[in-house]
Amino acid sequence: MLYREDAGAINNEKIKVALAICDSNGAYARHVSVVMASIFANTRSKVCVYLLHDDTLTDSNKIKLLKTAECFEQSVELINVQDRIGDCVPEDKRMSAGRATYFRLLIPSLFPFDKIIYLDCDVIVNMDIAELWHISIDDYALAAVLDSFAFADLKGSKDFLRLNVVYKLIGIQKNCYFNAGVLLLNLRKINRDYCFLSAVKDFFERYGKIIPFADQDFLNYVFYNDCLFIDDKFCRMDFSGIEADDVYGYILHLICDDKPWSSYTRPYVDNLYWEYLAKTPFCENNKTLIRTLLDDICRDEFYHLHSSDCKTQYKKKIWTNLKNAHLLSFPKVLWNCMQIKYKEINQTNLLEKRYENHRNPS
Ligand SMILES: [Mn+2]
Repeated sequence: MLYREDAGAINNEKIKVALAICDSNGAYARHVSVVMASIFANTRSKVCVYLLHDDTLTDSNKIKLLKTAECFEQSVELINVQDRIGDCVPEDKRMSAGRATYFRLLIPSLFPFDKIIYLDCDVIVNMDIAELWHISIDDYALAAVLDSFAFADLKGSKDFLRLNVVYKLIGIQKNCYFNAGVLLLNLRKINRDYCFLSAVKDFFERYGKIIPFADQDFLNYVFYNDCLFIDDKFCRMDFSGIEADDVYGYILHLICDDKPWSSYTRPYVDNLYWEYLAKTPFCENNKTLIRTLLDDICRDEFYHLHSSDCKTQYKKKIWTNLKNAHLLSFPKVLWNCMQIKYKEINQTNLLEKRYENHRNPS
């Protein structure tokens, strides 16, 4: 075990949460801080966050993360797993999925605890984390929420047919596939009943390059018969029809590519990211909050005025698709291309309208 518990009995009473970060450009640490603030702000229990990181985490970000815990009188332990990640999944067997996603596979070998919560860094804990912590999982390796989105996502993809075959071959069950973004892990049972790390190695050796959801596929493969399915409020991924007064009482998992820091697609949910960010040392005051927000939205593809360059890129994409005969994805690319024109016209109209209002205030 890398981590030695030195606080003994006192630490035993704490809720333990593991997070993982690989921060190649230094921008991800604040998302971790948001997850931490959201946990701390909604519970009266004592929590210790164990942050698995590698050498990419900078000293100034480390200080801010330590401060995040300090602000709420909670604790955080930083655990550098730089040299351990190779034990788990060799670099050449990994998919393009972020490096940190594999860190969670080290959890059973790192901690001597009976159980621990694992959270992705694209979640917002808008409920008391103690509710998840106190679920009894004595008879299961882990508790998780059923994921019906993973496969819906794949339906439009060119790989859908191939993946159906792959999953059948590997033995991954689609009707009891769980999302690995929020897990309550029974470490005692996992370390007792499984040779976890060798199962990891074996799986990625064989299937590393052909599965779509990396470590999530592995966890589903190895624990398919040993998972307690819990209420989907612990990992809410569907935000359709959500109202302002309807956001509390959930762990919100912001799946897909539209993250609150790159677009604004989920009113009342994306807002929470900024509200919790305001409670962290990454935002000293309103000025820094506004600056961060503007920096983010101006960088994003959804918020700039599309130029001829965007169209050139899409044309290139269409050509590549035709060349590779990925016929199934062709309509989607074409649709995106049409959307560009639509957005461009709308945004131009919007700007003109604003300009007019500015000239003739009513
Ligand atoms: Mn996630």
